[in-house]
Amino acid sequence: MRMKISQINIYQHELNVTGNAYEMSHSSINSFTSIITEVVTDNGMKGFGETCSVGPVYQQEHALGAVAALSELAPHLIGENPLLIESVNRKMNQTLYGHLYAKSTIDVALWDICGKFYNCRVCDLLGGAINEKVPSYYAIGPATPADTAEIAMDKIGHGYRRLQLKVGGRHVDQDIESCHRVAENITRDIKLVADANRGWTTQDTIRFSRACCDIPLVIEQPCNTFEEIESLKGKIYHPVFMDESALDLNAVLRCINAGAADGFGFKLNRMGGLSAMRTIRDICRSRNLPHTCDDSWGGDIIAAACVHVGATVEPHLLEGVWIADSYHDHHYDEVNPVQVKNGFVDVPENPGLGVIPDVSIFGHPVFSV
Ligand code: 0XW
Ligand code: MG
Repeated sequence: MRMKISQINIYQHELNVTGNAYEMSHSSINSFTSIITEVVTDNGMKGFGETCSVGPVYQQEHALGAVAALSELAPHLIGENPLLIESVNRKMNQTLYGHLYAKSTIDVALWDICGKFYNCRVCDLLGGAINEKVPSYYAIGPATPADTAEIAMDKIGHGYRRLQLKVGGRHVDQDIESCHRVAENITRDIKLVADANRGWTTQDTIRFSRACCDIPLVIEQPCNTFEEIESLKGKIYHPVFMDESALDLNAVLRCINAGAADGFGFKLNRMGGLSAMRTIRDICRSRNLPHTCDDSWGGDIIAAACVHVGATVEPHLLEGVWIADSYHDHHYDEVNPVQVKNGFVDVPENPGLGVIPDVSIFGHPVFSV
């Protein structure tokens, strides 16, 4: 089928955090800027992608960077066949080096179009959903030990089976105390993760791991660099998951080959989209490495993409699909919202991503070609 990309629109949309600011070791944020890519074809089909940085210091990306990269890329993609996703990815790589988080929005939009064209869901194109519901998890910001324990119990009561405690950015002994308080109250079937978002030194990490040696938890991205985390091998008691250091497929292979990661917290856009995540999913399966299928923030579009790929991961390797919906006061698609219900997210039923965003809420495009 000869079909052509005829138009690409880039929108910018503010996602305000309801309630308290979202906190991590290095940041506290009230509002996130989401960049939405709409790919239109000459026969009137539309596909969507979305990237929303959790502020400019979470990882190597920021909202205006996505707009700049997409403005560079988009003119070169007009006339390309949207069904040939690999070819379009090749074209993007020939046009601009790096900036996977921007290219990813085009990649996801093309999977969306393919699904609509072939009348099947993205998870079907990715090999088929193993489950129609994927588990999510809850990220608890740094708080006092008592408050952290209270939030943990509340979230378990709401169906979450995995809790990620945000640690770092304060004295590590406070993190140790919080983890102990949570662990005292929960049963062993609840998965516990301590995510420092690069905020610890190796010394902090060793201190934490030794002080929590009896608590079965995972330490996620404790330090800033791959080298620091690699140097922890043999010095700590807990499995380590890489998140921010898993920059792309090559970095994932490096972590695996070095034996530096027992699992991963993936961000779909950072990895380069659904095409990249499919490869990474299969590599992790071949090495039995557990992982999440998240993105860092965003609305229904990126949430749907994460859920579709998560649905195709072997359940024993799927650590969860984190989505930001519980922090938002609106959905892009109020009819088919992607949301956590009782700790799980239903896989969207409609073709493609299964989300039909109301673009009128995004206002005028910031860039169109
Ligand atoms: C919990 N998350 C998936 C959401 C925030 O973007 C941070 C992230 C993580 O695991 O680092
Ligand atoms: Mg993380």
